[in-house]
Amino acid sequence: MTEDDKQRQLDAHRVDSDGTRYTTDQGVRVDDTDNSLSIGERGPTILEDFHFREKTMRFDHERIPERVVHARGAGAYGQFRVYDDSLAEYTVADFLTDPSQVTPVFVRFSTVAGSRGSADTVRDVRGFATKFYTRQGNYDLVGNNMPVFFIQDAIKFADFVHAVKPEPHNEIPQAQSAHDTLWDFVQLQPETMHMIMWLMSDRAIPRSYRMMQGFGVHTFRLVNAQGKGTFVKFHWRPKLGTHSLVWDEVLRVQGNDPDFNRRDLWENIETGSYPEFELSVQLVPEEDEHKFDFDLLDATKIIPEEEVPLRPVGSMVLNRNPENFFAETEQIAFCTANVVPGIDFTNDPLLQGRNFSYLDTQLIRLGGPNFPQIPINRPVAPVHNDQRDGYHQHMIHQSRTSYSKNSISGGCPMTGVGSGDMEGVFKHYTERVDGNKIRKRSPSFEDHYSQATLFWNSMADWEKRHIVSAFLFELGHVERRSIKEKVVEHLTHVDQDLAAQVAAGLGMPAPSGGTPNHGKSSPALSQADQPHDSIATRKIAILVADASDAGEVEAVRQALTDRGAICEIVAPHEGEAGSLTVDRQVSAASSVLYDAVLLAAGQDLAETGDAVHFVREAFKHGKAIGVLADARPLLEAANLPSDLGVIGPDSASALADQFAQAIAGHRFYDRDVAAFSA
Ligand code: HDE
Repeated sequence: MTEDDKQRQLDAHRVDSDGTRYTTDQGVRVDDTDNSLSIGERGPTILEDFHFREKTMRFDHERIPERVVHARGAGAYGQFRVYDDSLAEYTVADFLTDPSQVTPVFVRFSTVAGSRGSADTVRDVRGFATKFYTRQGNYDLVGNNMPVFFIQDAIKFADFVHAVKPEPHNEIPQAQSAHDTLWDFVQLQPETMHMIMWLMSDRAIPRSYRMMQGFGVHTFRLVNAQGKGTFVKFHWRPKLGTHSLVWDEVLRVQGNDPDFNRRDLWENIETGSYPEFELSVQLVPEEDEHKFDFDLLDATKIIPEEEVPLRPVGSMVLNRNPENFFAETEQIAFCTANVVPGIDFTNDPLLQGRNFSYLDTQLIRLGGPNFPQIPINRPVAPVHNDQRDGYHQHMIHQSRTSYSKNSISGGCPMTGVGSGDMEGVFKHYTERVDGNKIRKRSPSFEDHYSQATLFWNSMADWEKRHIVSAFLFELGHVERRSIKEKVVEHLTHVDQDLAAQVAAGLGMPAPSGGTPNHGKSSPALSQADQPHDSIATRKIAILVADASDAGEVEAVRQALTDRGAICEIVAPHEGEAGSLTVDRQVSAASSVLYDAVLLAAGQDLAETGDAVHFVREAFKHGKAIGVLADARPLLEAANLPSDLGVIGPDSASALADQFAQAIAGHRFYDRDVAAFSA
């Protein structure tokens, strides 16, 4: 089975209404769907109107429960291919070892806390869930864009989610962690501290789903043909680099375009700019399980890349949008327990709990046990077993038996052992486990601060500033003083300086005590150390007016689009500005929807408040600003406080390269914008 097979499988379920006639669900043609059946023109509607009743019944039942977490998401199809067969030493997983295989995938990106209709650009973890339709069955890598988690044991998940979701009495706030119950949970559960550092960092406000990393989080296990296990952590790295928005911008994007990340994914796939992610693994021999100063089974810990380097193994390209959001993106059902031969679990207590939870939640969400038969969930590998019936059974099983062993059906479907054919059979990893039945966390899970400190130490100065501001925003929305005080106390065990800065912002005395900083860092954790060499798919606004020099504008536009950027002409009015076609009128545009701005108009725009605001806001958010020679008056009207990342005023030929370089740098975070208002 191949990518084409998945396509054919989906084709078989595609319904196209082009050229068709309207019918009821029973296939009876309908004469009119605008008027219900009544007695006389002004009389009562009658029960006999089966079309009205069916139509309304279907409408009344259109919604299914949204996911209890990760309700808001966007998905895409794609394909995965491993680079070579070098992992064969560690795993029998076919899709990870056979470079001739193109494995179809569906990826769903999501936020966690918000409801299905909430805004995309909130401070939150992003889900990064991948379903691989492999020849050996479906494999789900249900990850996030942060490599650790809030808690160590799945039994705390309900508590954590209740705390971060809107508060129970008034269902406020939506999709926000900035409220008392979340921070109350945090102050009482110091195991959250490492993840909280990630959540307060720019990782929580990605520029695009196409520009964020993905992590399997848990330590999993690869298993080879000899049954030998190797611990593994999975990483996705985006080809476009890992980039974020800035907080003030995020707040404005929410109103300007609540679908910002969803739209970005959709539009780029539609225009052929296919998002690409490289899969890497960190491999740890079983013999080395105890050589780290943390427990590999603790999901609040990373394995620093400097200790175990990443090994790139394959690439995933997302190249097709779903055709129907509900059928595909809403109905896809991931489960961490969906593994294939060669991939197995560890005893990570968070992972063990997830293996139960995902299967369980799909039963209520998708209304019964036959959800794996929904087209998006079907494996391309053939499915045969004795599990039968239940709500919405789609198969018409022909066999006269639905039990095993049987003689009536010749013993079919046959197990590996029954048939003697063990090819492609899933064999659980053999692990010896001894112990008492207890409710107790391992002492090896006790250190809650060292890696939070590692993360802090690894940040660039601007990243540290953003983290402090995030703590102040979040705790600034917490009403109870005692909660804030306790959080600051935890921060003294992460870093004294961080704690002092947060305390100062909250008007608290400088905290004392705490733990000395161990001084270690992991440079790979900083976004400053991610690639900044491409402007592909970046959106650039070109501010023009009727008098703009079209030749100069075209020259810069060409230089940027040659490098893969997307330029939009923004002008005081729609239609044409001189010989340039306008994409958006300035009062209907917002700088927060662009990565950079080119000023290509002078006096006319210098007198337009919206245009001046546009430029100042882009500056405030650290964006590259290119200025053509004629646009000097607009630059002056914007009265920017420094020139960091402001390129020009100059001719198109003189500024194009430098402007492109500035855009690739993403943001000028060192601009002094503290006292600057847009
Ligand atoms: Fe999930 N999680 N989770 N989670 N999770 C769900 O499954 C759960 C955790 C993640 O796009 C639910 O189908 C428990 C870690 C993603 O459809 C539910 C625990 C990580 C998605 C569930 C965790 C994740 C989910 C809700 C603690 C990163 C969205 C609806 C033990 C490695 C998948 C659903 C999609 C969704 C349970 C913790 C990632 C309730 C019990 C850690 C990306 O089953």
